[in-house]
Formats: sequence, structure tokens, C-alpha cells
Amino acid sequence: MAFETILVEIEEGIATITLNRRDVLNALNSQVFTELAEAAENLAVDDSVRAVIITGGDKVFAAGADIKQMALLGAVDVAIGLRPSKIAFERLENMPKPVIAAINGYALGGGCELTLAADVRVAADNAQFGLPEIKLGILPGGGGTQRLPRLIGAGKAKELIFTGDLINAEEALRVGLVNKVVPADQVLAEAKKMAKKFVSRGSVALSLAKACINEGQRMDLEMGLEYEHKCFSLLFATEDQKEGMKAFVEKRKPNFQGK
Ligand code: CO8
Repeated sequence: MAFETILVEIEEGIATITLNRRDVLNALNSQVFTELAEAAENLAVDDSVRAVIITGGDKVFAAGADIKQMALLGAVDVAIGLRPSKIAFERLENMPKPVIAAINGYALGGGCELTLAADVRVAADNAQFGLPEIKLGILPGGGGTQRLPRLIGAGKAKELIFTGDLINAEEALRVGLVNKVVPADQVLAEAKKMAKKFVSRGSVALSLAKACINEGQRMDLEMGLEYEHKCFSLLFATEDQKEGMKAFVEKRKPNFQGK
């Protein structure tokens, strides 16, 4: 996949998307969103890819949407021109494989919101998170007002969004914004380790578990539990379920085939 503002590498079933606008702290312009949307669409259906990592490299994740580009936009330009940001984030969030954000340095505004579209977040001890949009006279329009409160609760999300203040990795871990904090030079390695563990599990079961959690957030508890029961039942039609339980009985590691 050849893109200009992102790099995509696939190794041992794990795709790594690297944001690649280093000179502007990986500010997310409309081209990044368009390329991310295309990459996510391709990776979702690529059978050789079992997990996806998204990173900004070893210095910064992303300092937000490109303010210089946004400064020139009117309401209609945003409604139409920035639509790919929504598409990109939703494709990452809903792809039937795990997506891990590996975060060094700043993850601000749209950058922070991009990490929220991932399933799990691994942060460097030097990472800083925030939704400073309020200081620009706008609000977090990349899912921040929706995904952040669902992740960390409305009270803390409102504090972050109303103040625009940044929090460090330790605080992000404490409030549940990130899953793990590691030394800065180990973020990608830790994300890959996590990805490998996910990949070693039954991929059908994992993708349905992800669907249950994501879809369940759009349902009331009763419907969510019903949806879960249907997905659970469906897994008993897979070879992975047979293999997983047979392996347990035979006291060996399962060899899942993803079918
Ligand atoms: N957009 C454009 N350029 C940026 C951005 C940005 N968000 N952030 C940094 N840059 C550029 C700077 O302009 C500078 O470029 P140049 O060298 O040409 O002047 C270069 O990156 C380096 O930046 P700094 O010199 O500012 O670096 P510092 O280390 O001094 O400061 C900061 C780092 C604190 C991260 C600072 O750059 C900063 O505050 N950046 C803006 C953070 C911010 O407000 N982010 C939120 C943006 S709004 C947003 O994300 C809305 C999301 C909406 C959803 C998606 C669209 C629908």
C-alpha cells in the first residue's frame, strides 16, 4: 500500500500504520484521514493481517488535526471535506481484528481521538493526552465527546474537554484512558507483544467478542445480552471452538485456524 502521509508495513500477520508528517508533529490533515480510511478498509479484508498497530513513531503520536488547514475551512468544507476522518476512525474501530494504538509523546485533539478508535492503548511514560479543541473555539469533533466519556466516564471526560488541559501517562493510566504505560523506547515492542498474544487466540472468537462489546454500546442491556448469546452460540459452529476445548481436555495448546 503506497501512501504519502502514512506508512503501512505488514510483518508476521501484524500491520503497523505509522503516521508520517513528522515536521508538523503528525498533524492530521484531510489527506491523512483519506489515506487512513483507505488503509483501514484494505487491512480489514486482508486475510494475512490479524492485528493492526497504529503509531506516530518514537517522538510523537499526533498533535491533533491540522490547525493550519482547518483555519481556512467553512462549515460546509468541514461537513464534507473532513468526513473521511469519521470514516477512518469508524473503520479502525469496527474492523473485525484488534487495533492497538502505540503512543509516544503528544496525543492531542484528533490525535487523542484517533487513539480512542483503537481497541487498546499502550503509552510511553512520556506520553501526554488532551483534547485542547476548546482553546481553539471548537469541540472534539473526532469522536472525543462520544468515545472518551464511554471509556473514562462523563465526569472526567467533561473536565478534560471543558479545560483543554493535558494529562500525563500516569494520570491517563489512572483514569483508564490507556491500558498500559511502558518506557518510551519499549512502546512499539509492547504493542507488538500484545498484538501477538491477540493473534494467538481464536480470531473468530476475538472478532465476535469485539463486535459484542462495540455493538453492545449501542444497545440496552437486554438487547446486548441477547446479541452476546447469539454470537456465543455461533462460535459453537466453528472449528476453533472444537479445537480450543479439545486442546484443553488433551492438556495441550490449541492450534486455532480462524474458522
Ligand atoms: N496542526 C498544524 N500544525 C501543527 C499542529 C497542529 N495541530 N501541532 C503542531 N504543529 C506544527 C507547528 O505549527 C510547528 O510547525 P512550524 O515549525 O512550521 O511552525 C511544528 O508542528 C512543531 O510544533 P511546535 O513548534 O508548536 O512544537 P512545540 O514542541 O513547541 O509544541 C505542542 C508542541 C504543544 C503540541 C504544540 O505544537 C501545540 O499546541 N499544537 C496544537 C495542539 C492542538 O491544539 N491540537 C488540537 C487540534 S484541533 C483538533 O485536533 C480537532 C480534531 C477534530 C477531529 C477531526 C476532524 C473532523
